[in-house]
Amino acid sequence: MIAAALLAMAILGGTPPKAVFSDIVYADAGSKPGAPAPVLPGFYPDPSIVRVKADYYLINSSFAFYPGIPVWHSKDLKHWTQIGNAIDRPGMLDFSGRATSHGVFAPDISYHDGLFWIVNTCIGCKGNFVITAKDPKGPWSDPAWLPAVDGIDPALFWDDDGRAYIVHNGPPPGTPQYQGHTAIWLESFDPKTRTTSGAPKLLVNGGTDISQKPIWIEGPHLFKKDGVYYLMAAQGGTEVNHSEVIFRADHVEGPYVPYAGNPILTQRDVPQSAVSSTGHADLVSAVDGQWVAVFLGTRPYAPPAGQGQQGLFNTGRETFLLPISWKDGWPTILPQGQAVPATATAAPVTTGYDPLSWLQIRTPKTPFLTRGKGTVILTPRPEAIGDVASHPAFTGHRQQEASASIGAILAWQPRHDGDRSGLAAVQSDDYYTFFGLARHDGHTVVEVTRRSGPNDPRDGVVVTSQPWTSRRPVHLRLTVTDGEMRATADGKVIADHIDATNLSTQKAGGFVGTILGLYAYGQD
Ligand code: 6LW
Repeated sequence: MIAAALLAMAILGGTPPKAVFSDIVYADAGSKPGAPAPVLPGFYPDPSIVRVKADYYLINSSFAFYPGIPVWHSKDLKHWTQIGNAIDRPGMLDFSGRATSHGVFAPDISYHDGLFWIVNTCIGCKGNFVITAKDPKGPWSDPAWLPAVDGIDPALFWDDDGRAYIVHNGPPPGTPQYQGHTAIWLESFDPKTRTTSGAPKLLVNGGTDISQKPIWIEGPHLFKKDGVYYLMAAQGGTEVNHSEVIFRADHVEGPYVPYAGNPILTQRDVPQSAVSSTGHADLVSAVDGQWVAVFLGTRPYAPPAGQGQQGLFNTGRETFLLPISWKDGWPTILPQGQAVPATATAAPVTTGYDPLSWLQIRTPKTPFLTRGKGTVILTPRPEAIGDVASHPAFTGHRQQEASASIGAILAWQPRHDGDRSGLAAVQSDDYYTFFGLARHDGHTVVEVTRRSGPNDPRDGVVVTSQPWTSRRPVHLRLTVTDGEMRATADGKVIADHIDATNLSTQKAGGFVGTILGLYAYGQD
């Protein structure tokens, strides 16, 4: 009834007609019984964790999506609740013109002197910065930029002698000797002025053994235990050869000695593993003295991962958690050759729109979203998914499982040729699928379009386009199962077995995962 009334209003007055979505439901099947599950399923990569007394806080990368850097809280390391987003004011960072896999890379959270600290890099938007908050829910401060830090993945280390440091990866000294040759650097950090000082100190050149030409040493974290400095970092690149390695030193500036048992985490040598690409870890000592690691991994639906196969997954890189074991003063997250065990399960999720966890593409420039009673109302924008510089009228929920769906009742009619509103599954501007109403040659259609690369037209290639004469609100649902999708309108199948592998990281590339959401495009 409400939707019908709003539709009448939308048709009769106001320009452009707003797209009114009601009965909005994101749902998924939860993790597969018996299979390893992340603690944060879906696009939640590069976890960083801190404990303050009995409370744990965790943050993730979010790239050019907004709001950015989700902040999580847990009391038991099993159940996590999102309590905020560190980037939640449009003035903080500007993702305009950035690809969806640019923006905020691997962030690091720490706690010192009554303040929570995040250091991070905004790729393509001013580089490294630090923000602080008294309460991790926010508000977080505006960024203090760190122009002298040449590299990415910064992490703060608070030494017990009162000094502070930023450790990060960056270009190696001199000319890189091979593709993927990076290094880990250390800089002094002054928390009062929020600046770095002094010449960067080289901690690790290339990786565990430069003679083997290790690639992409990155995502470093420093910590201290029993008077020993530990430097932990990812190595091998964030795909199937991903791993985590550890070094030790007696002094903060090194020399850092690699563990003979490295890597301390990888799935690259585990045939048929259900989890792939594990690495980029952070450690925390739990209340009970047990140390745990959080790290990223992926869950391919096909073909099996392991042994050189990244596999197909649309859900992005996810946050896993495992207890670690210590031997002779060295930590191990997972003994080599062992598959990630099924220690956690992810319950099925059914949820409506929530501004805390639903994402927009890039920093909002022009507000397009209002909420009615049980509705989300999008003002169609003349910027489309596919226009890389744009801020389209799109909001969505991460696809957290291989079996998931997005559904809503849409009350809207297109006015101009090219107008479109409905549902969209988005990996990036170049890789997405649209299902909804559109207008072509003066006629309204219900259609599915699919973009699977920059060479496809901006609005995608038509999978199906059928006349749609009803002016009543239409119940749209897009259901994804592994690499296929089904689109239904008012329960009628409009298209089935739609190839959804355009939403896999294997095809789309990048660092993000699929977002299932609501979309409205229209000229004024
Ligand atoms: C991040 C790097 C990585 O900066 O991927 O998996 C990059 N690790 O450390 C983006 O997440």
